[in-house]
Amino acid sequence: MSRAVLSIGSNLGDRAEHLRAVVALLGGSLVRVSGVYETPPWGDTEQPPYLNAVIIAEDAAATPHDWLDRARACEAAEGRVRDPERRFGPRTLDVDVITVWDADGRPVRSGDPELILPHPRAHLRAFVLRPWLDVAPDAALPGFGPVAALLAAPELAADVAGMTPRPDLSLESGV
Ligand code: PH2
Ligand code: MG
Ligand code: MG
Repeated sequence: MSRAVLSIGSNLGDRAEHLRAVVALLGGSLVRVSGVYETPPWGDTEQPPYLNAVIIAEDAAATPHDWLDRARACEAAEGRVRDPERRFGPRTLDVDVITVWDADGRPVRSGDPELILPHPRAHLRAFVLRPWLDVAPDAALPGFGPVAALLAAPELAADVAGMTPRPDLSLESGV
């Protein structure tokens, strides 16, 4: 069984609907869906606030690149347009593969520039770590340690404080 942690985010259009589309498209492979957080833009601050959540999914046969293909299919379905000039710029939907475990439960390491695993910036992003911790309190980011400890780092305190839970925007539909 291959297991993946996916970070989902949106800051253009009907943000909650873009996130719900991922839940609908991944359907049967979903194991956990976090709550939604409103988060200040990270990395490129001149853009609207994001909605962020984390999904854990499983699929017996999926390779790491299958998860990437599914992530991109979700983005395309929600009209994602890439701006090569603006790496961290606004988007209708972003689905990032954070980490993947193989069928033996081992974390996959990948240096492929298309799919670096674990995600090289996940440990810096409260908007990934906080919802992940909510659905997996014992989670660890391979190579970086427990998510709870990463989230408690002083460098992330301001980002954590800036996040607002949005329980009014649940993504769950029977998961
Ligand atoms: N995604 C980015 C850049 N900045 N900021 C927040 N709050 N949430 C995101 O999902 C996000 C971001 C590009 O991947
Ligand atoms: Mg991203
Ligand atoms: Mg992305």
